[in-house]
Amino acid sequence: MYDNFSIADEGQTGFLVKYYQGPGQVNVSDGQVTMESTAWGMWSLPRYNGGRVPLRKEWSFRATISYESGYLAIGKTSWAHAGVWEDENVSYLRAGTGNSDVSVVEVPYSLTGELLSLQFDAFGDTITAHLWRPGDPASLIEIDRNYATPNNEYASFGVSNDPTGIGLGVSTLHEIWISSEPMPISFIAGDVNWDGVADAQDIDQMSAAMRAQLLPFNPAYDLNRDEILDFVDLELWVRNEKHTYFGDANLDGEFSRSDLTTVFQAGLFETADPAGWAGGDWNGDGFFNSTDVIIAFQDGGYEQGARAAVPATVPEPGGSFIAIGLVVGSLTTVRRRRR
Ligand SMILES: [Ca+2]
Ligand SMILES: [Ca+2]
Ligand SMILES: [Ca+2]
Ligand SMILES: [Ca+2]
Repeated sequence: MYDNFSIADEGQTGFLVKYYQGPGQVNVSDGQVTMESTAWGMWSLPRYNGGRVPLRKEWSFRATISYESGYLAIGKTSWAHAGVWEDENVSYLRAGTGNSDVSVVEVPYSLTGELLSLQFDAFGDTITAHLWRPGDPASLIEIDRNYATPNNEYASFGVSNDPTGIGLGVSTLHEIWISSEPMPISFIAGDVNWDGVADAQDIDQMSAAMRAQLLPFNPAYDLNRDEILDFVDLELWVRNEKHTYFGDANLDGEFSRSDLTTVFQAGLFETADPAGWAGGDWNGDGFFNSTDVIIAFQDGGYEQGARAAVPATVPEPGGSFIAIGLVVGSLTTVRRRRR
């Protein structure tokens, strides 16, 4: 269980959820933040694990949400935002600033009852909203709004009552990522760092995070979502995401003689020089030695061609699962803290 939202002391672990303006209630339980308001309630994220979340002019802010009713927005404290609402069974995505300066598109699916990802990007003179169902590329909806973002501000989020003004607005945030750089959206299997390609960089970053045990780490690395980053996740990446074998140094889908030739020619075997996946480190300890060779041959793929399709065993996140990545400055510095 991760519980990285907090509403109490500023020294507490996790994001400090701070009331900003308007009437509203916020509940932090099971690591999730549930907001409700009969008018407009807004909260900001000024601190993280006792340290200040920097004020920024440009933000990329992604949340995994459950939308229930009213209007949900994520964005900046000036109310430059990306948001969703549902009205008479029609769903909308919008981006802009305030009530009167918005762009709106209809969403071709219902928002309620789904776990959704909502992303706000404010860079240059453009605010962009993205909405999608995790793992479903066809569900991605985007909308832009030209607007110069003048202020250094906190990441923030809020809910209001529904657009007709009669209902309670209720929504829950499950996971949050914030970044000073645009966060790419990728649906490619194995692309855990979201750069648009599933390659050795992905497993090298997973391995580096596993070795360092820096917390919190990017929750996208935790492929079986058991809140631990270990060799099991590397196995899932190799077998289920990339459909290949340990030993496939060049990631062409087969573990063959050419992989062995490549890694031994790289000359890192049994040296103190660090190695990545392409250099023969297949168990993720950062070096290429006999353990890696044993793991590769135990996996049984040598000169067997491509791995047969394996059924996905990665479970969907449950309602109680929570993980947060704080990504300020670089996507490669994502860390996760365990409670
Ligand atoms: Ca990648
Ligand atoms: Ca795991
Ligand atoms: Ca290969
Ligand atoms: Ca190794």
